Amino acid sequence: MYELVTICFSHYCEKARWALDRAGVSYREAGFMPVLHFPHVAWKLRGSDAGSADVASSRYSTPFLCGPDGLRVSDSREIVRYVDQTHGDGTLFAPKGAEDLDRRYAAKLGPHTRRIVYWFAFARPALLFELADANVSRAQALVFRAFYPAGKRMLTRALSIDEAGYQKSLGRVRQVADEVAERLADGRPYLCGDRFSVADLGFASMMAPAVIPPEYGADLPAPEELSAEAQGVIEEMRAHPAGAFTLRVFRDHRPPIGSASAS
Ligand SMILES: N[C@@H](CCC(=O)N[C@@H](CS)C(=O)NCC(=O)O)C(=O)O
Repeated sequence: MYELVTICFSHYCEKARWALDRAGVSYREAGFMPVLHFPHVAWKLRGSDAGSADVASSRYSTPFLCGPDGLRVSDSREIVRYVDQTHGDGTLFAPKGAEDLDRRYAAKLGPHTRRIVYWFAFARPALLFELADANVSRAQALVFRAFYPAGKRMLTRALSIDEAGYQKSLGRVRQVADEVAERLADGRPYLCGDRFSVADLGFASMMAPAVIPPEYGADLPAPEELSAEAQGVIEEMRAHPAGAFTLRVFRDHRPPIGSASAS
């Protein structure tokens, strides 16, 4: 049985979870709230050289996949690759340019949708506490509440969650969304042509926090629960061709979570 370690609502984790569900793999999810993931990932990494820091994350970042015979895979793209090649149809990386596009969206879009989410979430901590109640154990949700001020300080510093960062990130999201819309403007159904690939899975995952697709594999707040400003961003992005594309890709290609584990 595989274990997928996640920060449950993270879009990088959704990318890995989606690949597992798409390939019909049985797994259990060890879900954490941010910061509380560190001890578990460190424990799982002991004695292994898996895990490396990148611009978006630390060596202890999630998603992190553990499997039979000491298998350890970190980094969402590597998990998607492993799952697709070992259990899936092996097609996700086939279209030319798909991996490069995925790399681009992971680096140029993911950190910005994440910063926007934290900016709005820190303004309404009650929403984060509800997310904890919906996604992790009662005990963990209580610890998260108790350490919230310290965790918030840490994330604010590490991810530059402030008004200027929010504005910059909103601009970056609009820029990548326009780029994607331009790519799709010739009527192609997917980013690399006729075939669904890691570029679509990666883009849709990175864009998901800005459009909140109903099929997302973790509990997210309903847009109505968010501030008027946050709702405005979601409405804008849902109406954008790249946002509409994200919603379509989730609708058509995101199977229900844990479908293999449940059967
Ligand atoms: N390159 C990584 C980035 C993943 C990432 O940024 N994960 C965040 C969740 S949104 C995380 O776990 N951050 C905590 C950390 O870096 O320790 C991947 O694609 O897997």
